[in-house]
Amino acid sequence: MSQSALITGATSGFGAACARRFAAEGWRLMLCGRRQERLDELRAELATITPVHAFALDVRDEAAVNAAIAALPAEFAAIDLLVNNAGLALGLEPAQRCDMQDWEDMIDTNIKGLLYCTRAVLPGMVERNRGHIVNIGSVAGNYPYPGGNVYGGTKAFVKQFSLNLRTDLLGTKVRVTNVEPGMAETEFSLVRFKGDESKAGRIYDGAQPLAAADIADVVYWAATRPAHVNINRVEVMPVCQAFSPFAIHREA
Ligand code: NDP
Ligand code: 8X3
Repeated sequence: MSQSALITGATSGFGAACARRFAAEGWRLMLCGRRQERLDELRAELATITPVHAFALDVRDEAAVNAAIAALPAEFAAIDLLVNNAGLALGLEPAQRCDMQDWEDMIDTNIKGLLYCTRAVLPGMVERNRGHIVNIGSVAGNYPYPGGNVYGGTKAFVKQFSLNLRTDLLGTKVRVTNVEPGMAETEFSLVRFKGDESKAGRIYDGAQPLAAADIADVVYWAATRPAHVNINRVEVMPVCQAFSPFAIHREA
């Protein structure tokens, strides 16, 4: 039987691009996200080329995550690949002006949601001694930037959790990878700026950001290395993005 992948946050951006890429390569897909209409559209598009099980899921709801995994149809139940992609940034304000609810939502989604999905899927992988978890981290987890405060903190958690998972899984054939993208044009900025299209558009103005398909390429590559090879981390930026020197505040 072909390999199977569960992709969270498949309704747009990297998740949808991964769905299209893995479908094209003949993988069976389990796709989830909160927006049912988007899932219906994606299932209609991809079900002509591969078996697709799509279900609405809010990864912040631990009971719903466990129920969805327990209710997978038998032909999908042995998951080969979990792509923990669902996530978001909310706001770009300095910490002292941030909305606490935005912080809670990022922690609940990017950290706790990722943990719920991992914890629900991992025992089966260990039991089958086969499987791969690809987490979508970010350069924001590696480098600070103004306004990155809690978003970057959640992605630093994802990086360290990915590495720690590897240590727990030593002796099994279960693999773990953290993919750490830089600026990519998806709905990410629209979500970060709460639907403000002009603010979101300005992030990409005059630049050539990564496309979602570029990250799907990296996820597919990491997932298809020989079984004895574990890609621990992959950091990817567009050529138009690089690093700044330390900022120094000088008194006038
Ligand atoms: P998008 O906004 O295009 O996609 C985010 C996806 O996450 C959507 O499918 C959304 O689906 C899903 N999602 C958000 N919250 C939840 C939730 N509570 N439950 C289930 N699904 C949820 O952005 P990207 O594709 O860019 O983002 C994907 C991942 O990549 C995120 O983890 C993001 O942090 C990370 N990333 C993005 C970068 C970028 O520059 N674009 C760079 C580095 C990392 P729905 O709304 O239907 O629930
Ligand atoms: C998304 C990349 O640089 O906007 O994780 O934080 S960035």
